[in-house]
Amino acid sequence: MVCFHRIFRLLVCCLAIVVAEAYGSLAGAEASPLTVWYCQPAQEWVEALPIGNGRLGGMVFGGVGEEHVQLNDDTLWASGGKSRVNPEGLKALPEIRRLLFAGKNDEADKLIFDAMNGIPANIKSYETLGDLLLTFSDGEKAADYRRELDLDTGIVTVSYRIGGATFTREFFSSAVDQVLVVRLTCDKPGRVSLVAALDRPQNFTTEIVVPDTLTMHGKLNGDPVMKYQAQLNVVPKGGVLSAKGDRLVVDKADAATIYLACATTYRHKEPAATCERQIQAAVAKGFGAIRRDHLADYQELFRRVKLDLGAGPNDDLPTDERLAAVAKGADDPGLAVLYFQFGRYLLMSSSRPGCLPANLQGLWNYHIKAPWNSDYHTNINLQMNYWPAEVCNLAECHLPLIDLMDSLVPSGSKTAEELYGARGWVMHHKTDVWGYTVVSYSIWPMGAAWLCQHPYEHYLFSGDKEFLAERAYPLMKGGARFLLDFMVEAPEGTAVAGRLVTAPSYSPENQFRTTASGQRFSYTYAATMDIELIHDLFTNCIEAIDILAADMPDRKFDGEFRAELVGALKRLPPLQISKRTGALQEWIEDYDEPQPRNRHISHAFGLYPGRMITLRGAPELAQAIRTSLTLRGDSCPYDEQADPIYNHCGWSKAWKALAWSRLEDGDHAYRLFKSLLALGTHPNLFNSGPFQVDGNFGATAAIAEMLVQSHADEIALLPALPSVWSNGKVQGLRGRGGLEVDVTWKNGRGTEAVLRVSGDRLVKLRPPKGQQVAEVCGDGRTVASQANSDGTVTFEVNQGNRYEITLK
Ligand code: FUC
Repeated sequence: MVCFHRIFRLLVCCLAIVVAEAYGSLAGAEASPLTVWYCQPAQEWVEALPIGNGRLGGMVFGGVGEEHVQLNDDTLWASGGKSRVNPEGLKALPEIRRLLFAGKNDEADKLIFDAMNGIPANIKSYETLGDLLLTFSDGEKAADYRRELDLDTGIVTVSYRIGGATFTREFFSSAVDQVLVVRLTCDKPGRVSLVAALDRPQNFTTEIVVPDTLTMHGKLNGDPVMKYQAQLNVVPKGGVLSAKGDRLVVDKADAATIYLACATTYRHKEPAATCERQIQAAVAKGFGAIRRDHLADYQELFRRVKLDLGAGPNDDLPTDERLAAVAKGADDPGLAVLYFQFGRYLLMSSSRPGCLPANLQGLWNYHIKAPWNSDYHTNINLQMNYWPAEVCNLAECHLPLIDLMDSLVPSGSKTAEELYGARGWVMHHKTDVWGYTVVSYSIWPMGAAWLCQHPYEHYLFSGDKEFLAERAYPLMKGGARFLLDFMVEAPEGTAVAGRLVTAPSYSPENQFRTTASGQRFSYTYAATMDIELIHDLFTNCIEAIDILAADMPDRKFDGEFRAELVGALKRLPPLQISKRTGALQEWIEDYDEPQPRNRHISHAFGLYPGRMITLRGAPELAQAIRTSLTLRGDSCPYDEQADPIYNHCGWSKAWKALAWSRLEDGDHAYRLFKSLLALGTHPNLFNSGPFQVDGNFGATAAIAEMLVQSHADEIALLPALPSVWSNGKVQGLRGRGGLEVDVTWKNGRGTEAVLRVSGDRLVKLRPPKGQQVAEVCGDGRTVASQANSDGTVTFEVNQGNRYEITLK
C-alpha cells in the first residue's frame, strides 16, 4: 500500500519552500542560532569560552588589549604515588558487620574510620597547564565588539573594530592535528602586532628555544615524576617576528597563526620531542588545512543531532542577557537548545577516544588545587558526565570512561582481595588517573558496580556484540564477582534476616538517625541504592550471558556464574516502601532523615539511570519514588550552613529532571531544568557552584530524556514533553537497540517520527500520551504493525532501513 500521509506531507513541505523563497526565510540570516555570544570580554573565568579536543583545552577570555587563554592538558594530574589498602581493614570487617547488624552504629562508625581508610586517604589534584597571554599594542578601546563560540564549528571568535580596522581572532583545539590554534587577522595590512607569553601559577620555566619557539616546562605540585612541556610557535604573515626575553614579538604583520602543543610524561617519554613534532607538522600543514580538517572532524560528530524548540522573543540577545531573563522568569526555548548543544559540545571537547575521561570540570580547570581536586567522583558525578553520550549520539566519546575502567581493574582487584577478601574488582567514591581504588573517607564499595552500567549501555545502544564480549562483559563480570563475594546473609534480628545484603553500606553523602540514640550516622546494611545497583548489574550480566551464549556453538556460556547471579538476585531484600510516608525508603530500615532535602537522590538510581523501577513495569515502586522525590523537593542544599554558592548543585537538579522525565512528568522535569538555568548556570553556560561539568551533562541528558526514551524495551516518543515546548523537532537521538530517532511535534502533539535502524528486530513504539500511531512506512510502503493493549505498536524493522511513522 502507498503511504498517503507521506505524500500529503511532501506536498505541504513543497508549498512551505515556495512560500519561504517568496518571502525570505524567517530565521535570522546573521548569527547561527547555535552561538554562545557576548558583547564584552570575559572578566571572570566563568565568563570565558571553552575549547578542547578531548585532551588539550583552553578558556578564551577575549580581552581587546590583552588576550588570555587559560590552558589545560588532560593528563596534568599530580600522582599520589602508589595507594595502599589499610592493613587493618580486612581484620576489622567482621566486627564492623557485627556492630552494624546489632544497631551499634556509633561503634561501627569509629571502627570504619580507624581501620578502613586508604593510604593515602585522599588523591591529588588535576592542575592547570597555565596561561597563554597575548598583548596587543592597539589599546583597549574598540567598537562592535563580539565574542562568540559557534557550536556548529567548535570555533571561538573574537572580533572588534579600532578606527577603520576590523580585527578578528579565531581559536580552536584540533583533534586531528593535536594543537590548539589561534589565528589573528585584520582587514587592513600590517596591523597585527602582539607579544605572546606563557605563564603558570607555579612550577614552571619559560624560554625561547629558537626565534619562533617559546617553551614552558616543569613538574607538578609536589610530584616526583610527572613533567610537562608546552610549546608555542608563532607564524606571522608579513611583518617581523622576534624574541624578547621569554616572549615572542610580532610587529606589523598582516596576520599571525599561533600553534600550541602540550605533552606530559603521563603519555610521552619525551614530552619536548612530542611537542616539537606536533608543532612542526602543524606549521607545515598550515592554518587553512588545519581549520578545514578540524571542521570536517568536528561537524561529523556535532551535526548528528539537531534540536529545534521554536522561536522565542530573546533569540537575538547575547547569552548572558538570555540567562538573566530566565532568572527573572522568562521561558527561552532557544536557550534550552543552546544549552543542550553546548552539553554535547563539552563532551566532544573533553572526552575523545584515546583521551582521559571528562573529570569533575570536564577538561577546564584554572587551579593548581581544584575544588574536589577536579577528580573523578564515582558516586554520581563521573557517571553523570556520560549520561548524554549514547542518547545524544556521541557514543565514541563514551570510550575514555571505559578505558579508565579497564585501567582500574588491576588495582581494584587488589583492593577487593586485600580489603574485603573478595574476588573481582572494586572501587570507592573517588578515583584519579593513577589507579586509586582504596577508601577515601567513605566506605562505599559500589563505584565499580555503578560504572559497569556504562559499557553495557554502550552495547545496548549499538548492539555491538564484539564490544560486549571483549570489553563490556569482562568488566561487568568482575564488578559482579566482587559483589557476590562481598554480600553476606543478614542475621536474625535484622529487618531482612536471611537475605543477602551489603555491609557496611552507605547511601552516598546522606545520613540517618536511628531512633535508639537520635545520633546521625552514615553506615548501615543494604541501603536501597546498593540493592538497586546490584539488581541492575546482575540483571545486565544475565542478559549479556544469554546474548553471548546464543552465538556459541553449544549455546553455553558462563552457565555457573549465571546460576550464581540468578540465585543471588532471588535473595536480595525487596525495596522498602515507608509505612509512614509512602516514599521509597533510602535505607533498609525506616530511619529518621535529618537532611530531608539532601541533594543526592541515590535511591532513585533504580528509576534513572537504572531500569528496575519503570512506570508501567513497577507502578507501586514508581509511585513510591515519586513520593520520595516530592518530599526531597526541587532545591538541593549542599549543606544548610554552607555558603549559598554551593547550594545550587546543578547535578542534583539535572538528576531530578531525569527522574521526573522517567515518571513522564515533563513539566516538573522542565521546572528543574529552568531552575538549573536560572540559579545554577554561570554566564558562559558552565554549571555553577564552583564549576562542575556534571550539571551540564546531566541536563543535556535530561532534555533528551524528555523527548525520547528507550529503557523499558520500547521506544517512547515525547514521553515527558514540557508544555512550554509546544512546537519542535529533534533529529538524531539514539535509542537502545541500534536506533536513531527523529520526532516532530506541533501544538504539544507529535506529528511524525523517523527511525533509522542498524539491525533486524521488532520495535515496540509508544506514541505520545493520548495519541496513536496512524501509519508506519518503510521504503514508501506501509509496514504491518500490531497494536498492543498497552497503547504501543509493534512492527518489524530491517537493518539499514528508514521508517516513517505518522502520529494521530
Ligand atoms: C559529591 C557531591 C558534592 C559535589 C562533589 C564533587 O560529593 O555530594 O555536592 O558534587 O561530589
